[in-house]
Amino acid sequence: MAEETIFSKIIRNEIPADVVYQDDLVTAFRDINPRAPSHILIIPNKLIPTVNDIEGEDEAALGRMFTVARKLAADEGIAEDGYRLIMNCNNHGGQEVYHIHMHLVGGRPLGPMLI
Ligand code: IU
Repeated sequence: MAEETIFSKIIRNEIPADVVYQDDLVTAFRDINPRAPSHILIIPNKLIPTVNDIEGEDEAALGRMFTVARKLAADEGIAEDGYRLIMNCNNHGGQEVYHIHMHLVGGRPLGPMLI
């Protein structure tokens, strides 16, 4: 059984966070350390530590993460200019919180992806 992170507490509304969307499968909240004018984390409500731990039964939640990203990009007014969706995995990927999350980043030109 994977160890819970602070993100599980955010999902359960046990600690404050700027939650912008929640449904039965996913939760989205503003990153506490935004790297761009819009920086939102979209996470599955189920604790999945890394992308390596994704199972077939998780496909609905993962699909929902993309439809919520699309909706939130529109809500933020960044859809037309564009944005970036990022998921980091493990040490070399720079993952800090071991509950998978999709970064939705935009609101300024992000430039080429520098790996
Ligand atoms: P990473 O992909 O695991 O490196 O990203 C973790 C992100 O979670 C990072 O951008 C943090 O600023 C963010 N974050 C947060 O928004 N709220 C928290 O309580 C914690 C981390 I801990």
